[in-house]
Amino acid sequence: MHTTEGTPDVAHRLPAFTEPLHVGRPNMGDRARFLARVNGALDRLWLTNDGPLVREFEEHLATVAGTRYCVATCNGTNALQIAARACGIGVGDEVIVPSFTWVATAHALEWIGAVPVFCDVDEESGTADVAHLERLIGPRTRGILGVHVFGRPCDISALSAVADRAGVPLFFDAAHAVGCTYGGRPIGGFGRAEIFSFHATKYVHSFEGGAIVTDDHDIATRARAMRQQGIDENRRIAGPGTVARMNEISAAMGLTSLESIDSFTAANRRNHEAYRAGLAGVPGIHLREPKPGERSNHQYVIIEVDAASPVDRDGLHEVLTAHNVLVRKYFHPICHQVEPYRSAPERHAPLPLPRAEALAERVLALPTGTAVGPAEIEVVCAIIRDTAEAGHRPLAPPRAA
Ligand code: T4K
Repeated sequence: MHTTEGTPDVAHRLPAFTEPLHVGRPNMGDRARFLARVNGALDRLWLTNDGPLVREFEEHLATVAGTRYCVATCNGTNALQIAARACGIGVGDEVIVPSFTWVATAHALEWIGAVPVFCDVDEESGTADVAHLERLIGPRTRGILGVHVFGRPCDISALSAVADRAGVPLFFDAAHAVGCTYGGRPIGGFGRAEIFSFHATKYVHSFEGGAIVTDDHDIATRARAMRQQGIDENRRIAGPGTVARMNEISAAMGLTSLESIDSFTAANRRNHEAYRAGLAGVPGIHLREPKPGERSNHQYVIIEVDAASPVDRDGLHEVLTAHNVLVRKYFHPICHQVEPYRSAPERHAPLPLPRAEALAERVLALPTGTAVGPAEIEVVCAIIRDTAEAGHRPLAPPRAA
């Protein structure tokens, strides 16, 4: 543990950590197995374009997601763009999406010429408020994109009913939700398609990577071609496409990472429990919990700083950062508050989004994952407790080395 102080009441002794304690440190699997896979790829001289490691990764992932098809991509954003296109969404088509998400969800739509229209969220789950979403359905609505934010599943059954009534495809941004469940079934097989991200900061990572998972043969076929310049399995150019392939080295990492998900979950769960114990009773601090009865990967530890707290979220962020605890404001500002959406509220946010906005002012993501342990969490909790109990005090300068 890289701390200067390992005891409680540390908030005014700077910095508590001599090395930065990051959110989003990669979960690394077995390095020897990763390197053996890389060596195999180098020996085979097959480095990208649907290589054997990518195929193996797709098979393994389809098993985890419980889907018939999986198409691996170079990142989650491209997976979203392709999934939208494969669902028939194109230029000028409105897609309703919650504003409380990473901006990639919205930008992926905007980048293909579609129009993200933002709905409010349910404050408890952070996912789409289905009643609010339904009020946004109009003549130009061509899709609904749910987000399983922080791995917490959307209200899929209510969203499916709304999508059915509107006659538009429902698909999901499951970037955070590998290994999570809804109604006991793995996230992956809901709606027309779901996408994952395997960015280095994700639960399972492939340095950079993503995937589209689906049970729909046509969507899988279209997505596979779109990923590779529109070239189909007969090597005919079947339509427009992009280049969004996963390479073999990424697949080597992805496979190694997938093999280790049980140990990643165990570490994340242990950390979540340590935060729960360490933050119990801290005034104004609320730890978000996974949906009861569902499996979670626990990849994100999110606290909310209540309005009643003596310290506000930004004040706590400032104190923790000064202690080298590099917490993140996921997600702030939210999508409709950034360009190009902010400048065109009538197009992108025609209804007020008070709950999403309030949530975005309260949240902080704390360090977790396999690179973080209970001893560090004890110190992080002590800083939060001390700050929340005392309010946001002026920070003392760092002590001389
Ligand atoms: N949909 C949703 C709901 C998403 O959250 C995301 C991505 C996407 C779609 C799109 O998926 P991708 O196209 O990215 O595959 C990070 C990630 O870059 C982004 O993937 C993620 N969501 C988002 C929530 O978080 P930043 O700007 O906070 O990332 P960055 O690079 O500053 O990393 C965060 C922290 O992680 C750093 O402070 C240190 C640590 N880190 C990062 C990297 C890259 C490491 O320790 N090692 C590393 O290699 O967005």
